Amino acid sequence: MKTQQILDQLSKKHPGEKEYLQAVQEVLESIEEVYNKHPEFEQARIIERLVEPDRIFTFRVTWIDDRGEVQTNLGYRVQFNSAIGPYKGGLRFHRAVNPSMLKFLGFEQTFKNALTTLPMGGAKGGSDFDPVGKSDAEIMRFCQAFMLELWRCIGPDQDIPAGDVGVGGREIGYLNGMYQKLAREYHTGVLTGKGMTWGGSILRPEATGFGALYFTQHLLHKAGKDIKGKNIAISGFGNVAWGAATKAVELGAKVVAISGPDGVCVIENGIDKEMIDYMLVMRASNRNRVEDMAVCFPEKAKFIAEKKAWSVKCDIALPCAFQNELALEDAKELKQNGCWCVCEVSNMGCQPDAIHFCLHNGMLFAPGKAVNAGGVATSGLEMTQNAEHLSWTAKEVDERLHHIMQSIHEQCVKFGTQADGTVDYVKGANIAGFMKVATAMLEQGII
Ligand code: 2IT
Repeated sequence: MKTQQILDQLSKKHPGEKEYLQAVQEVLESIEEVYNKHPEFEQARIIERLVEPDRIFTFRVTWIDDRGEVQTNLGYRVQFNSAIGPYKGGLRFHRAVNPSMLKFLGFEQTFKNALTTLPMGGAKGGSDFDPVGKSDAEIMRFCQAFMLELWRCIGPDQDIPAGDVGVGGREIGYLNGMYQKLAREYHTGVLTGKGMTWGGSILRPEATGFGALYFTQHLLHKAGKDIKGKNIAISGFGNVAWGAATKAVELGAKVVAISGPDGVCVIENGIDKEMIDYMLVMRASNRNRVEDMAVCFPEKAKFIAEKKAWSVKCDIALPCAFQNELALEDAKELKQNGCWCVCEVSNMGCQPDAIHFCLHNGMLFAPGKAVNAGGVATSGLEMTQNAEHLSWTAKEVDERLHHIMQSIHEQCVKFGTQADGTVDYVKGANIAGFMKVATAMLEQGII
């Protein structure tokens, strides 16, 4: 494989698809050496096939807002790769959603799902619908209009969407209601992240954040460190940040910052339960403002406008919001302030030069596709419970999640250990995920 040649061809074919090309480049650079040791991969043109999605559905979504005006958005489902199982991945509602973003997410999802040990292929979908400032009724009408098109593309053994940025339990509820109405199929397993009374799994809402902290614990343990007493800076205040903050506090760490698009809240004495609960209120308000935390808890949180979480002194940084949210200058500022570990919880949360800086300046770093895989893994556990028509206890789900995160860490160590004994988690995660998908593709012939 000639990485540069493939990337050049791909950027000619898909000009301007920045996030997608960035995600592909990172994976190809990691796997090149291993790939070249397998002439059978090259013969079957595995890479050329793996970088293109199996198919993309694009559709118009028209709905009526609260003023009675007609609104039109675009909806998508990218079914990326089904070599190891049915398509699986979230739906993102955000004004910046476009095919490049969903292709990068679907590509990442394919490797991430392979790491979970469960049989799930990769997919992603969503819309450029902007939930900020929308009423609950508008959210419902949009979800219903979106499902009017999506329902023909999905099914419990075919493609199982879930939430992502802008899509949480409420949206999954409206989507599932409309799916059942249209399909007249009452299988509980066509979406994951469902409510507890209609097929949802205990701990799915917490799972991405919990899993990220379990992974971080393993990574720290391997490096001879402990999470207890460490200061953690978190970006975002959505579902993932909420789960991460909850588990971090439970494990004895101190969450000293959370941030939003408007700035950062510095929480000198560490976030507490009341504030963690309030994160859910902020998410449900659709205001997208972290300042609300400081307004609600003026003695505990200090709001600084326009600043990121990475400007706050900490030991560990956990990007939990959006792709490319941590730039090179942020990595430098973190290092200067004493931070020594960055675990990406958002998908592709760090820019490539920021990752490069961390890796070459003695900081521990782990990529999103390993760290945040607990979310989709628990979706996989939800699918299993749905298929069995059973629901497991919190203890049972948590134990399985623990076990899966441990296995993901082991896979990273197996494929990412360097000559000096340190672990390159980017390489480890990419090679482990790739080997599984590539082997599955190879064994199923040229299709
Ligand atoms: O990025 C992700 O892994 C998710 N948004 C969760 C996907 C899922 O199917 O649970």
